[in-house]
Amino acid sequence: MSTENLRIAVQKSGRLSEDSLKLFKECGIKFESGGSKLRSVSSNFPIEFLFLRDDDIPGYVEDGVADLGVIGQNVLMENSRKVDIVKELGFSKCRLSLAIPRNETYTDLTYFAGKNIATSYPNLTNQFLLANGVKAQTHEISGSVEIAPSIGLAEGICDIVSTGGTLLSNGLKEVAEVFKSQAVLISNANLSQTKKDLLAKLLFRIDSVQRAQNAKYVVLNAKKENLERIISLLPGIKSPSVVPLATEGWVSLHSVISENDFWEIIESLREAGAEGILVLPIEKMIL
Ligand code: PRT
Ligand code: ZN
Repeated sequence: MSTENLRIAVQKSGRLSEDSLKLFKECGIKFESGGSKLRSVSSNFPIEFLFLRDDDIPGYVEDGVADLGVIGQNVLMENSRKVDIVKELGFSKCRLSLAIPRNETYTDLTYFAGKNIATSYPNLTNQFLLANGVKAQTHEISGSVEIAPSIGLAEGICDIVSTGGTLLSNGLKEVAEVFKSQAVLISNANLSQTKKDLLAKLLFRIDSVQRAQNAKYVVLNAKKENLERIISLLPGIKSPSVVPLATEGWVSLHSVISENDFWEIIESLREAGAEGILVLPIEKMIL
C-alpha cells in the first residue's frame, strides 16, 4: 500500500477557515487544528493540512507544494492561477461590487467613464469594465478600500460585499455586481494516480455531506385512507417508507424532502391529513 498523503491548504484564520474545517470534520476526517499549528496530519485519512494565509493558497496549489486548497473564487480569479476547480463548496458567499457615495445619482455603468475606482481586485474590475465598454481607471489598494471616496482617492470602489453593512457605514451604495463568489476546492493540475484516487474518495464524502445539508428527514403519522394523497406529495429518495402503527388504520411515513421545498410541502402534508410531523436533520446522504 502506498504511503502517499494528500496535502491540502486551508486558511489559518479568517472568513474561510471555520467552514473549511467543519466540512472536513463532517467528512469524518480527524485532525487537530487551532492554536499556532501550521501543519496537521489526519489520524484516520491519508491527508495532511497546511494552515496558511488565503492569498498564498492558489500559488502553493499551482506549484504542487499543496495538492488541494480551499479558496474564495474572488482570490482565485483575480490571480488567474493554473489550477483545477474541483468543487463549489457553498460557503463564504459574497460578491465583488462597484459602489459609489450614497448621495450620488447613478444611472448605469457609463457613470464610471473617466472616473477613478479604488480596489484590491484590479484585474476582475478591469475585465468587467472592458466587457461593458467603460473606460475608467483602477487604483489598486490592499485594504480599507471603503474609505477611498471620502478621502478623495477615488470616486468609486470595487470591493467584496456580504451583508452590505460596511458600505452603509461608509456612506456608500452598491450599484453593480461584478463577480459572485463562494469558497471552492481547487486541485493541482498534475496529481499522481494515487492522489487522484484519494481526491475521488474525498469528493465522495463531500458530496454526501452537501446532499445531506440540503435535505430533511420527515416522519409523520397518517390514516391509511390518506396515504395515497400524502405519498404523492413526498418525493423521497426512491419512495417513502410506510410502517404500520399499533393503532388500527394508522401508518407512519418516513421520507426525505429538500430544504428549499420544506415549508410548502409541510403545509400541503397537513392539509392532506398528516399528523405528528417530525423533521430531522440528516448527517450524511449516500445514494
Ligand atoms: O489573513 P488572510 O489573508 O488569510 O485573510 P483575508 O483577510 O485576506 O481574508 P478574509 O478572511 O477576510 O476573507 C476570506 C474570503 O472570504 C474572501 O476572499 C472572500 O472569498 C470571502 N468573504 C466572504 C469575504 C466576505 N464575505 C467579506 N464580507 N471577504 C471579505 N469580506 C469583507 C470585505 O472586504 C469588506 O471589507 O467584509 C467587508 C464587507 O462585509 P459586509 O458584510 O459589511 O458587506
Ligand atoms: Zn488574504
